[in-house]
Amino acid sequence: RYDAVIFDLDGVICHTDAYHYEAWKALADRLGVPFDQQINNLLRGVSREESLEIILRHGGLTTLTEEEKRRACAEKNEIYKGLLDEMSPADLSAEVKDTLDGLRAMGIKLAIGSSSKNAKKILERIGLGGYFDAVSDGTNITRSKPDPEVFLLAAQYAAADPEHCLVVEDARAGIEAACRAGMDSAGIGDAASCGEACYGMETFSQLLIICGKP
Ligand code: G16
Ligand code: MG
Repeated sequence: RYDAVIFDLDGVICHTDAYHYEAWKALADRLGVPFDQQINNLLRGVSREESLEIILRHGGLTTLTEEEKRRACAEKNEIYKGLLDEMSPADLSAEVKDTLDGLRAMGIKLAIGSSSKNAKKILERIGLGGYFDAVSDGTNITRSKPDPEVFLLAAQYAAADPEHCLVVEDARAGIEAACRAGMDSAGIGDAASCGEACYGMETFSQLLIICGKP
């Protein structure tokens, strides 16, 4: 029933949350603004630049110039990339890999739809470089989730009709983006109980049932 499944990366295929947290925390400390897990949760699926705006808004810091913001984003990304270098295929769970292989065996195309500009690096690190039929990420979009662009481009790259795509997401912004793209969505983690998602999943392998023949 689905021609393609489009996966969000961070929080779905692998877990880079703790690395984002550590990198933003280091930057926030340097800028002297507060940063905690609650603020980190607001950054899920949101672009790097918008994430910085959210952090500055929460910290009441309104005086940074555009150049200072650009440097702050670059600084966070350098710390984050250093942490990504620690990732290995051990960061890809057997459940996720077996489920992906199972979906592929059903003839379903597999794509990535991520806001991250580091998506290809992360896929390489966890041993999935070249695995997906299509990768749409932060390097090919002009608007980030909840805009549907990233998923519409993933469908286009995979030569699939949006109506026959299922999006798998851990962020509310991503579920909204899927709805706006005219795609079904399956929420996991934070997004599992999100009213807008077509399916709420407790485990990744439930995708095999959702995508199974009726
Ligand atoms: C991910 C994360 C976000 C992050 C964004 C941009 O999105 O969930 O927290 O801010 O990518 O990442 P980068 O700074 O690497 O370009 P997704 O869509 O994969 O969940
Ligand atoms: Mg995510």
